[in-house]
Amino acid sequence: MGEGISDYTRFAVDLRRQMWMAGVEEELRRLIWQIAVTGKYISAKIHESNRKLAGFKNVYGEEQLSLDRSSDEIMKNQLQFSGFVREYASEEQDAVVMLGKGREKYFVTADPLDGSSLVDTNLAIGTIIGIHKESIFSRGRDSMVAALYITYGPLITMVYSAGKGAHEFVLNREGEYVLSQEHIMLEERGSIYSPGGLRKDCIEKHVRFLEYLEAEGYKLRYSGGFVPDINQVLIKRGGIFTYPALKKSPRGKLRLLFELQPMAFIIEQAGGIATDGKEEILSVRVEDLEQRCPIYIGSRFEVEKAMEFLAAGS
Ligand code: AFP
Repeated sequence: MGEGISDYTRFAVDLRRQMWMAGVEEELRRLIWQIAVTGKYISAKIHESNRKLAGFKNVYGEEQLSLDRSSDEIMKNQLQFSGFVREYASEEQDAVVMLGKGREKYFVTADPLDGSSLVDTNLAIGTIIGIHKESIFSRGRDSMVAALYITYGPLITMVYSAGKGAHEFVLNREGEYVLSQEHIMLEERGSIYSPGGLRKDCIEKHVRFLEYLEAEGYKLRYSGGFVPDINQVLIKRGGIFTYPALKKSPRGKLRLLFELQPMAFIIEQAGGIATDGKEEILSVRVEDLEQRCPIYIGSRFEVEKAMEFLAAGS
């Protein structure tokens, strides 16, 4: 080992090695690695933008795309180069984009930069990816083979699951994703809640559920970024995130394909559950790209309790 290599790197298990040891199939390993590397490029773009979400001028004075659009461009191009992706569906695109020649194995969904309204405040934001083995217009349970998210915070971390547990990696100063936690498992019951939506817009049964959590002493943890909020539930080993049905938008706010399915996949792998209040998120059939769903996701006790409250008297 040369000088300047941190101990963290010297004794670390990096992403590629961990996936190989975990028995993740080769093409899927290479695809996940490629996406994790893309996170570094998106992070560089966030730095370059200097917290401006709208189009900005780069160091050469050239006009740049908005941060969301450029993150999407970076992701799309990298996936195309990988050679493993047939179709790409992105929160930033109106339609599915054909990336391959029709024989590639994977279909990828992306929210390339989720929580972009938090960029100016310097709160954590993220990238969310779903990987499917067949058309995305299906049930997640039938089509998904892997999911991952990247958190751009004080550190860049990446959590992935390829159906063999949920694992967290930290991007170290040598630019390697090194394993920090393997087989993360949620406790049966947590102590934090992360509630989206204004209470005055929520249905009565949901408000009763929130009051129950508060009476039980759950601590409020809501940043307005889905990635850091879910990451908190996962890393603290439990609790609940919810963005419920609202009176004026019964399908809630968050998008099934780009946000909910990947997080449901990961949280289930960590022993938690994810439902729309009645049905498991991974059992909901995707009909269109824009489809939204209410969400209750986290440790088993709180999500089942939410379902009890929602079912009461109906
Ligand atoms: P932006 O990408 O527009 O910032 O939206 C973020 C988001 O989709 C998700 O990351 C948050 O959980 C949710 O919206 C926050 O919504 P509220 O602003 O209504 O709390």
